Amino acid sequence: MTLFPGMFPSVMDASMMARAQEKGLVSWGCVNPRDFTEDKHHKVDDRPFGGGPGMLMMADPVDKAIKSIKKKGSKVVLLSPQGKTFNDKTALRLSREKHLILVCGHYEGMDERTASLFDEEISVGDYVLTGGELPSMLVADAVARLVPGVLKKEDATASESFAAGLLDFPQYTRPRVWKGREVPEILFSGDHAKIAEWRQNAAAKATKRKRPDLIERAK
Ligand code: 4G4
Repeated sequence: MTLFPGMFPSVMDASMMARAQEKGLVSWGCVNPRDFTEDKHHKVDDRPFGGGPGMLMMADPVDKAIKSIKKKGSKVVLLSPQGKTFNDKTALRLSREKHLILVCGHYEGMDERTASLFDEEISVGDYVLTGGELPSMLVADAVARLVPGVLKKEDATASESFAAGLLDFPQYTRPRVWKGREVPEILFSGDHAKIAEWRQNAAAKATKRKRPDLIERAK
């Protein structure tokens, strides 16, 4: 649900999302609360009671827009800085849902009385954006790639690396030497057990160096 449906196609119809849709594994659409207004100017925002800067999204067009697409088993999610922080675990849980309604707020936020419309509230991090559109596409991307069949088989383990609590191991492709920098010798050894061990160790090292907080959390 968005006031700016024009923001979506270039992101939502590219790359992995394009393939996933061609395979019939996911689909998406937009509903615009502006189409559910009854006044001459199609008004969707108004000033906050009690005063203060900016505008709020009005409750009624939001309610009607959601109701127009909601079905049995829909999960309605508001993207907002006040939500629980999004992570890989949430993505996996949402990837098992049949129908997600991602609600994008704009202006200074929503009329508080819309709260009962949402099953959950998700934030993509502790910063404020002008709208929930970018967060909703971020969530859609992270969720869609976990829908069974969307990733190619060999990519499947990549989705488990965060769940396993470690960052990905370093990877290399051709050329074998680039600007004098060589690829670790072990990767040409053909010894798959040794390579797996090296990667495990390199992943642990990378995690310790770049994201020590992940190690602390795992403990
Ligand atoms: C709902 C309430 C999400 C939506 C207030 C949305 C950051 C995030 C919005 C607002 C958002 C996030 C205008 C503050 C839209 N900003 N971190 N903006 N605001 O996930």
